[in-house]
Parts: sequence; C-alpha cells; structure tokens
Amino acid sequence: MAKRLSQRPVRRALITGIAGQDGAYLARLLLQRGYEVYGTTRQAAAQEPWRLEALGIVGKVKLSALDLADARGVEELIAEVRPHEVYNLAGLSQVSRSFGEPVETGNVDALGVSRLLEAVRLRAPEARYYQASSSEMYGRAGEIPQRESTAFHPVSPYAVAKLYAHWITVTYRDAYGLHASSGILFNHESPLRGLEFVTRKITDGLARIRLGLQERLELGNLAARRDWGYAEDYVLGMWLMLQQERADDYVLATGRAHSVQDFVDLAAAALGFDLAWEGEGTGARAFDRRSGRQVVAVSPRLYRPLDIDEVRGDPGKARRQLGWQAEVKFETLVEILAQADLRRLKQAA
Ligand code: NDP
Ligand code: GDR
Repeated sequence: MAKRLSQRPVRRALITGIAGQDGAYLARLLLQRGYEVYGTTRQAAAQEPWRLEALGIVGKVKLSALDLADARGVEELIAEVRPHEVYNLAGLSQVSRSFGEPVETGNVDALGVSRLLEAVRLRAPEARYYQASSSEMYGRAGEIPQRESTAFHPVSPYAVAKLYAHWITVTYRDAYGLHASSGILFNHESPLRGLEFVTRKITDGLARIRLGLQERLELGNLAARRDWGYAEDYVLGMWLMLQQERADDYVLATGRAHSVQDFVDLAAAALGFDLAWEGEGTGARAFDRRSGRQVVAVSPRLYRPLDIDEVRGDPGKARRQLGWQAEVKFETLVEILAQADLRRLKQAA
C-alpha cells in the first residue's frame, strides 16, 4: 500500500498570472494539496512577487517569465511543463484601464487565451484547463441575478475581450474535446487585492486617514452595486471545477450585492469613523461626526465612460454541482480588509 501511494504521480499545475491576487491564493491551495506548482509572471527575474512572499510560498513554486502576447513562449512552456492542470489567470484585470488600452487588452485577455488553448491542444491535450472569466461579461444584461444562461452584454473593452476568451474556451471544449471550463467569477477581494480596485482603495485610504497619513479619500461612482466575495473561497471553486468529470461553465458569486457607498460606510465604522453623508452623485461627500473633518469626496474624473449599475450572481449551479459556496460574508470581508490595512500601515510606520 505504502509503495503504491508513493508511486502515485505528482500532479503538475501551471498557473498563469501566479503573482496576482488569485494566482497567489491558488498556488498556496494547490501546494497544500500536494501539487507541483509552476507559475508565470512577466517579471520573474526582476523581483520576488510580494503576494507569494506574503503567503510564505516563494521558493515553493517554479516561476517562469511569460507574456501571453508571445505565442512561441506560450507553446514552449506548455511543452516543457506538460501540466495536468492549467489555470489561466493572467491578464489585464482593470476594467477602467481597459478603456485607455483597448488594443493591449484584446491582445492579452482575448487572443492570449487563443494562444494558450492552442498550445494546450497541441502539446498537452489531456490537461484540464480553467479560464478566468468575469461577471463583467454580463454588463448591462437584462436579468438580475445573473446565471450561466443569462445573455451577455459587455460594456468595456475588458469585458468584450473576456467574452471572446469565454467563447473560445467553450469552442475548444466542444470542437476538440478539451477538458476546458470557464469560471464566471463575480468580484472577489482580499488583503492581497491591488490598490487600484475600489475595495482596497477604500480600506487603505481610510486606514491612512485614521493614522494621519492621508487627507481625504477620492472615489468615483458610489452608487455602483457589486457582488463582493472573498478571494480564497473563489480559488477553491476554480480547483473544484477541474476535479469534475466533465468540463462546464459555472458562476461563482455570493448572491448579494452592495453599493460602493455601503462598502465605505462599513469600512469607516470598522476603522472608528462615524460618517455623515451630504449631497448626491458627483456632489456627495462624507464627514466624520467625531472630528468634523471631511473624509470622502467624489471626483467625476474617476467615473468610467460606461459603468454597470448592479452586478449580482446566482451561484446555484456551483452549489448543486460543485458543493461550493461563498463562506465569507460581505460584513466579514470588509472587516478583514480594513483591519489588515490598518495593521500593515501601523507596522510600516
Ligand atoms: P491580478 O491583476 O491581481 O493578476 C493578474 C496577473 O496577470 C497580474 O498579476 C500580471 O502578473 C498578469 N499579467 C498581466 N498582463 C499579462 C500579460 N500580458 N501576460 C502574462 N501575464 C500578464 O488579477 P486577479 O488575480 O484579481 O484575477 C485573476 C484573473 O481573474 C484575471 O484574469 C481577472 O481578469 C480575472 N477575474 C478576476 C476577478 C476578481 O474579482 N479578482 C473576477 C473575475 C475575473 P505579472 O505582472 O506578474 O506578469
Ligand atoms: P470592477 O472592480 O471594475 O468591478 O472589476 P473595481 O473595484 O475597479 O470597481 C468596482 C466598482 O467601483 C466603482 N468605483 C471605483 N472603482 C475604482 N477602481 N476606483 C474608484 O475610485 C472607484 N469609485 C467607484 C467602479 O466604477 C465600479 O463600478 C473587478 C476586476 O477584478 C475585474 O478583473 C473583474 O473581472 C471584475 O471585478 C469582476
């Protein structure tokens, strides 16, 4: 028995974009499950990826430099690693930035997926493939909550590119029999989230104001409603998708939506502010009743050319077929982010 166990082949997983938020958490989860983990970043040699450092897994994963714009590099890496599982998390992930860089976004988030799937088809056709699709693909869909059958109506270059990626994944599954799944993930956050996203921007900004390191927090559209979950829950869902006998598409979401303003209110309370709001839209501002100081302002500059009013997912299929659900609730998520930022900034001071 012991002999048979020791002969069980170690599974190799390749994560593109391993230095990003999801890549780091997924790498840790796969290491815990005994995988040999390979990962790509565009800057392998330059510096240690800070998120891998934060999770204590630098040196436990094998890093390669790769840009999804480089077809040859993609094929060579797949041929070299011969992964059992491929998680494609790499890409330009900022919706607002995609309006300024539409061509680059299409090249990486859309065509990059064709490059990767083609390499898998040619060099590792038995591999299981995960595509990081997004709730942004629903855009101004007519249905709330959104589920796998909801019609897509993307409203940003990012979302259009992700929709291409989603359909090319489905096409490779149907045309070539690849075990390729598309996870349609709603917003998920953590202390490892980039500061350019609204959740970390809020908790980092308010923690800085609390510590006297920043005057004010400037935000854009406060009315936007998002379905926010916790990143560690979502990477477990990715892994579960690839453990199914048949590949498929799944929504991962909490099923609840809150506004950006709700997020600000909770984060402010967690950090000891007592906020009072005045005005509306671009004229909205928030004061701290305790100090009398204005802490939040709205800037029209931070509005997007197009935004989505409400994004809310129905995770029913994932619950039924994967046994998955978002464990961390919105209130806990905000608390986790707020306390983590306060702690980090105090330590750095
Ligand atoms: P991050 O932005 O944190 O990570 C994405 C990584 O992709 C970056 O760290 C970057 O790594 C890498 N990357 C960017 N451009 C390229 C390129 N041209 N070639 C190769 N790698 C590149 O995103 P998340 O971890 O939050 O998300 C992971 C994936 O899931 C993304 O595709 C995102 O669009 C998608 N997604 C995320 C959701 C979320 O709420 N977090 C929800 C739905 C989908 P480096 O700089 O090291 O090269
Ligand atoms: P999103 O996340 O665009 O949903 O994409 P983001 O946190 O950037 O925006 C959420 C909502 O907040 C509004 N908002 C602001 N956003 C930012 N970044 N900065 C601000 O100052 C600000 N003020 C208000 C936005 O207008 C928006 O409505 C994320 C990314 O992870 C994508 O890769 C992923 O596909 C989707 O989530 C699901």
